[in-house]
Amino acid sequence: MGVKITVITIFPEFFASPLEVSLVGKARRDGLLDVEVVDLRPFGKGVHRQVDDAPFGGGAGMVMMIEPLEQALAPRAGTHRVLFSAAGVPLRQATLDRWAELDELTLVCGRYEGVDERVAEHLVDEEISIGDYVLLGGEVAAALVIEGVTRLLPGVVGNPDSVQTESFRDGLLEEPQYTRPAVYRGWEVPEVLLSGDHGRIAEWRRRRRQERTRERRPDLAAGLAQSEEEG
Ligand code: JCQ
Repeated sequence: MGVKITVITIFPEFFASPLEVSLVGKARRDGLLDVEVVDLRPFGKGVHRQVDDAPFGGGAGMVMMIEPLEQALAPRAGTHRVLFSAAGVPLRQATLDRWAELDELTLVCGRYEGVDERVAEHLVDEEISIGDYVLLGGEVAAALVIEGVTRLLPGVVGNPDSVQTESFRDGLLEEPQYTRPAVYRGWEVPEVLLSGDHGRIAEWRRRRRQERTRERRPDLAAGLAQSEEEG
């Protein structure tokens, strides 16, 4: 079997459709992917099964407590455990490539204003950010990782070429794509793509990838330098 992914969350219902639809749903039905969603709430404290408390040092909002998370994580000690947080190390395609090779991956969804720092220090293997913006919790990040890992599992995507070929091939953005009709409301498909000249088409695609990357993602400098060196 591919990967077993466990998600720890106070909103297990959040994952209903993301796990049913699309190729993630199919991968699960085909036995290529196993996802277990664990509700954190039963591990909470007291009659209210509380999982958060006020921050030491004062300040607004609440902080997720360590103890319910430790109890939920206890049976997953041998797995690779990830905590999502805006303060984490940025997620990359290379991160997903690495996780797709694992037998077991555990995703911890934080909520409130944050998670007690001792969770990151002692209970997980990595603290990961999916981007420089603020969310209400880690559930969207977990769904994103499930999708990103699933498409890398053998047998999930029909044509193995399309697993390789998408953005970040050679560290450049993808070129624009078109399909029929060749003219829509007077908006034309670039003539070169209709020419049948495979040499010209390849050259056009390479140029468009360079241009886009230069304009939109100057931070992808390594891919640009490499590509410009090649012509
Ligand atoms: C991840 N970019 C933003 C939300 C608290 C660790 O505590 C919390 C975690 C979250 C979820 O992660 C993000 C995030 N990458 O917000 C609240």
